[in-house]
Amino acid sequence: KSTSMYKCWLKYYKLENKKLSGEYKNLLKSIVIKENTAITQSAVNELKRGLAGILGIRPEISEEPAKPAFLMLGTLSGNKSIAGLLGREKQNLGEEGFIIKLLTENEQKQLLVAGKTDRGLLYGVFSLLRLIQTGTGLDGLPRIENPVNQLRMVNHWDNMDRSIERGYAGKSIFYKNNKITGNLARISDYARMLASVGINAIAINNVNVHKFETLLITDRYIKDAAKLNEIFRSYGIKLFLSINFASPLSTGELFTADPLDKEVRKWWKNRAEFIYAYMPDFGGFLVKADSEGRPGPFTYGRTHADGANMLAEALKPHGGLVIWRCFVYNCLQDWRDRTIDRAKAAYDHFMPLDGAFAENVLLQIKNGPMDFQVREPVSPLIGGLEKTNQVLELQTTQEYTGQQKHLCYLVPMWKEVLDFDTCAKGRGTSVKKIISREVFKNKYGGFATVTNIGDDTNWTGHQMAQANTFGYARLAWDPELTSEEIAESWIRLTYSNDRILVDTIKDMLLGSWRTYENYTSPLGIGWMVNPNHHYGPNVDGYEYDKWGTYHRADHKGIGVDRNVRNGTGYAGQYHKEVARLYENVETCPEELLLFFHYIPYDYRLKSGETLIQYIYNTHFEGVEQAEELKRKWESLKDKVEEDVFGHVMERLEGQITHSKEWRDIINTYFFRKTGIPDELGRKIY
Ligand code: GCW
Repeated sequence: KSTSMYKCWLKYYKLENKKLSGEYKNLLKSIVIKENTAITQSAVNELKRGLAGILGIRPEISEEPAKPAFLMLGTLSGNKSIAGLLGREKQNLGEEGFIIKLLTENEQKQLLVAGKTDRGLLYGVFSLLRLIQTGTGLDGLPRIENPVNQLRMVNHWDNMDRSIERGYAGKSIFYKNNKITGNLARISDYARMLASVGINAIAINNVNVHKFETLLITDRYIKDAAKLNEIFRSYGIKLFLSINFASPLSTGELFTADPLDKEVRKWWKNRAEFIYAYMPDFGGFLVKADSEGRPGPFTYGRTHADGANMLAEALKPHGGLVIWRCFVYNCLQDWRDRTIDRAKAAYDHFMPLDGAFAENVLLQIKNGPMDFQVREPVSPLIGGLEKTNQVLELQTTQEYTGQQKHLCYLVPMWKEVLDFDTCAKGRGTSVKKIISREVFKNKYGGFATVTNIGDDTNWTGHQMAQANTFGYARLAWDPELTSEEIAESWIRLTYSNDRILVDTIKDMLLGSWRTYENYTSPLGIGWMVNPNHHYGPNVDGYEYDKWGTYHRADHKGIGVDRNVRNGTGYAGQYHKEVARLYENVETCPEELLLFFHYIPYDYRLKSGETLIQYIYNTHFEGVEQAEELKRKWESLKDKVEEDVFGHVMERLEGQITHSKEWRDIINTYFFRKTGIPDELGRKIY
């Protein structure tokens, strides 16, 4: 088995372009660096690795310039001469920012990569390697970049028995047999991979914290956790742990976990001191409380602010953060009660608490009000909350989007979320501006994602799902990057700079979300999946489940009335400009029509198709598009490595088979409900 997929976008394959390659070689013969921290060491090692692969050179590394042409590395905080070389540009460098600049001295070109801190320098080095690998040339210099978002985090839903909740790429890279792994080389490769795209925080265990995981913050595991922390630290990544809110109880040390109880508060303070003794730069806690059976402050009649603030108080002296999830809802809803609506839950729970959270508490909000469906509106909490630190939670693992068996490039979906105008401060208050703290100027904010990483050789199950791992991080760094730009650089780094290959794969990626949507559930309704594992079609799977999440399809129509006038009132949680749009069938964006309204099957959409015909059409089309993906990939047979070609081909073929299953089950369901035949007379079984 080739290991090339293991290297993801850090392949460092030989650059074909001779002219550029020559220029770079000349410039990068020697590297000068005067500082020595764990992070600058990571940066230098990466350069060695990268330059050996891409240019086939082994630059000399020294503290003083030896040869006339050299690459100078440094930080403003650690090397006084850097400030002089930068001049006014240094004012534009944020904590994690970097600059790549060409200097000309005595007609001799030199390259400078500098950060304000060593983290910035590391990001600069990775950026330089990307520029070189993609044959971009040095024309665009100087290049100054600062990450737009402060927290750029990945969340692992890994359990210590090695399983991963909603994981589709093998087992956990962190645990085995309820122990922390000894395979630290792989963890180090992972840390490199994350840092290369600017990730700066990681939570290494599932938010559903079970028996052994509860003990991660005790002496049973803390030393091993500290080893992981050391690795992540050398790549500028903060380690977080998901905690069990009932820990004082579950460890058998106290009889309560009441957040207002003095003993409980003391327990957490002691815990925090204990953790920080082993990991002085520990990031903090990620918490899922009072959700899907997890313990939380509700047990004691306390609020989520009481719960989060207690933990915040314990972490504060150490600079730690509490990231508290807003995924709180009643999962046992009575289907007869049409006023209860799971979509409303997060807003109902957290809006009244705006401003009640301690300074080091961040609320982590899923992008949609339900649960990472193929299409959902944006959560009204984003744009609702003003006085609260916010983290946007995305899902890179493809729980509802094909489980890494289907190709589904998620960046276009995330872009829609980020560009969505909440109208919180009038028009132009997009989600990305709220998350970046531009609008409400809270102390903390950022991005988190449920990652798609596992111990498969290629890390992500479907090799092309690496584009989502990469894309998420790039967007967290700069949400202005386009889906096309991100796809383009991922393809060039992963495969080659061949123009036909780049364009073909870009096409495949960019249309894949829409394709997946076409053959699965229509117009924002979601949930037509098999309960529990969430793979494959089952139209009524959740409709008749106790864990009720409804589409309300009957023989006349389908959809959930969520307007204020005659529905659950959910639409009223948005600011008035947005609420007005969603309230009425005529103005509701069509891709979300069934999310907001119950619609008769003969309703005419803007395209002129009836709703039922639209369902048939998109399902036939979706399968054709899946087949097209295969044809495109086939055309690249001579341009990609054999094992990569075969692996992706196998997935694409599975996708076609499975898309047909979706098409047929959905189409026959609606055909039988309505008795209305397909206008084009295609076969519906
Ligand atoms: O989507 C649901 C998933 C659960 C997950 C939960 C959550 C970790 O099906 O597996 O639990 O969301 O986000 O907490």
